[in-house]
Amino acid sequence: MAQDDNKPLDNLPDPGRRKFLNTAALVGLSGAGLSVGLSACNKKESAPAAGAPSAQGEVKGEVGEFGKYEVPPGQLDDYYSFSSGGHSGEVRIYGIPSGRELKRIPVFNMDALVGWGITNESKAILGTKPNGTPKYTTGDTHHVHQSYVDGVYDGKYMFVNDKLHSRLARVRMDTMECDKILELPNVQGFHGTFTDKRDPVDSKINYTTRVFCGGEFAIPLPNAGTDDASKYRSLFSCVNSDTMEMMWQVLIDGNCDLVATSYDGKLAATNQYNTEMGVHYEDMMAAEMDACLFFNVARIEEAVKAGKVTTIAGSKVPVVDGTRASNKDPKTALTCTVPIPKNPHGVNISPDGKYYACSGKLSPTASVIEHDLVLKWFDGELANPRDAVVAEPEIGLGPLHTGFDNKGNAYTTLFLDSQIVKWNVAEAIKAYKGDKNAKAVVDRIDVHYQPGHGFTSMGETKDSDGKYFISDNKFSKDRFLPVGPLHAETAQLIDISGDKMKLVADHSVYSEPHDSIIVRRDIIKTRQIYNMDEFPLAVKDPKESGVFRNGKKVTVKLTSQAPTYSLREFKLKKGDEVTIILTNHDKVEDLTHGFGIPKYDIQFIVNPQETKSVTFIADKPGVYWCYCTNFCHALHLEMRTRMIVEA
Ligand code: K7E
Ligand code: CUA
Ligand code: CA
Repeated sequence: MAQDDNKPLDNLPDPGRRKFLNTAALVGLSGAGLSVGLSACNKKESAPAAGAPSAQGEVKGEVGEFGKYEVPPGQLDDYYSFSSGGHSGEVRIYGIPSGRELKRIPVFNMDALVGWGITNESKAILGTKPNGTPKYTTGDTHHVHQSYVDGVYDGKYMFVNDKLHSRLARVRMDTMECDKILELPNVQGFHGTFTDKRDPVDSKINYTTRVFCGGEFAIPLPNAGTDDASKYRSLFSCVNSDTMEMMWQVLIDGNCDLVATSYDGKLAATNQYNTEMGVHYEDMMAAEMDACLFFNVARIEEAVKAGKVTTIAGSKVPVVDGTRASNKDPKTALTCTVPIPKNPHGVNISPDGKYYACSGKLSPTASVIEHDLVLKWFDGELANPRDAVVAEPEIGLGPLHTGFDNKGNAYTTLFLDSQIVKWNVAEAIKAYKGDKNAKAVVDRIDVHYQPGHGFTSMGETKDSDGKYFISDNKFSKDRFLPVGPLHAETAQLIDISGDKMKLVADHSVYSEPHDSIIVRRDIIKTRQIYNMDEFPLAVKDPKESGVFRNGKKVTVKLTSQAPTYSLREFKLKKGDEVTIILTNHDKVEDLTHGFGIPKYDIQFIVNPQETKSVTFIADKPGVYWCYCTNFCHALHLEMRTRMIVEA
């Protein structure tokens, strides 16, 4: 073993001097975990390189620029950014370029502000245990993507995954609320997800009808607790985006990770870092090459139609065989394995639909895979799938995710280098062909610190506009006022419209800014008030209010109109199973009321013309002042009603 092998990462030679981080160094890296990343930060600060001053110096130097991107009161942002919130389980909405947080959408988490996980309506979406409580109260949102028409967002839906419990959620863009959640069968670690952009066969269907879901963790199928890992497998799943029901699954070797889809609807891709099918991390980085796995959507669906399927462990979902051994003949293969250097992380398609960028993570390279060459392999016209790789520039340490502009440039986050690197795809291809004058890397900028996802404005669409890049960083360290051991994270806005990237805003974000999409504001059309008719339980006339008893089951119907509820008091008996239905009759935009019941752990809101309900057992006798929790009126504090529970 060479001496270098045991040196900490920040003493390693620059990336150009070694093709891959070798396994011994990586064991040290992984074992040291975060401290490796942080020591890289330390180094940067103690000895700033020219053009890379310390964090503080940089802020001072660029203050003049920052004002240009401010959005003054009365003006609106140009873009929405929809962002997954990691293990908060929610989705956030920001305005760009201001960086203002506009809303948090509860999805897999409980949310006291709106009553998500508390109301019957939200529990019906979340799914419940036999006792009526939510099946899960935790979640881990990693990736958000919208539905498409003709290669651009259609403003209808947004889809987000829950890695923790392998669920896919859909969020309506008109109300920006979650309306469906599906738990994937026989999947653990559902990580990457992506909507399709058109049908692979029917050219009339130029919009999203499927959502692909990559299963990262291999498990026994069926999941009987066996430690014999040779039997563990992962599944790649396809969900109908309209019904939110399972369509099919593909059994694969290795793992799925991130997911990308082609603009012609023909292919879905996932990067694979664990082709070794290792159980422990050192096993997962044993091989020098892993892969990017491509799925031939039309062939998979033909196989499903032809009944070439199995089912797994009580699930009725058809499963086709996408394993390497069964897919050696390109002309019938359902999957194509393109070898990619060491533990790739992230796969993204360029807005022209021609190239996938798949980064090495433990290799300082990004591999460029040509879409048409993968199709050629499936036609039997490309001997070796590796020949679909048309460039592999060395771009820096720890490359993860890539965004694209409209000028043929790619922007990749470098986790270990704490940088964004801008590189030109065409130049990278020339260099790969042997052109010594071609220069792939165009520019670099420091970010603070350890970026995960990075993404460009409209960059996941044909309308990529090359204006902004956001770096969602995993560590903020010294960037903000200290707030105890749990730090704020950072999201940084970079202007990419010129030749040089310019850092133009630097915001703290509550953990964890994970992945986002930046969407032009004209694409999103929201509703400001609901339609009362959409709610089957709506109390349409305040006169319908009252207490309706059926044995021990009691329904309380009431309405809200600032600053009163339609019932001044209502009486229950101890032990009643009570359902409260509340309809907000206010029609004024922004006039939301709340309903909190002390000691009963109930709080929810009703937006204009909305109806919500809660069910609970009146097990505590006494007088309980139910009050409006959402500031609504000068007499907001007076807006209350008595719940009287008789012993
Ligand atoms: Cu890179 Cu979950 Cu998107 Cu994290 S994955 S960064
Ligand atoms: Cu109604 Cu506050
Ligand atoms: Ca590997």
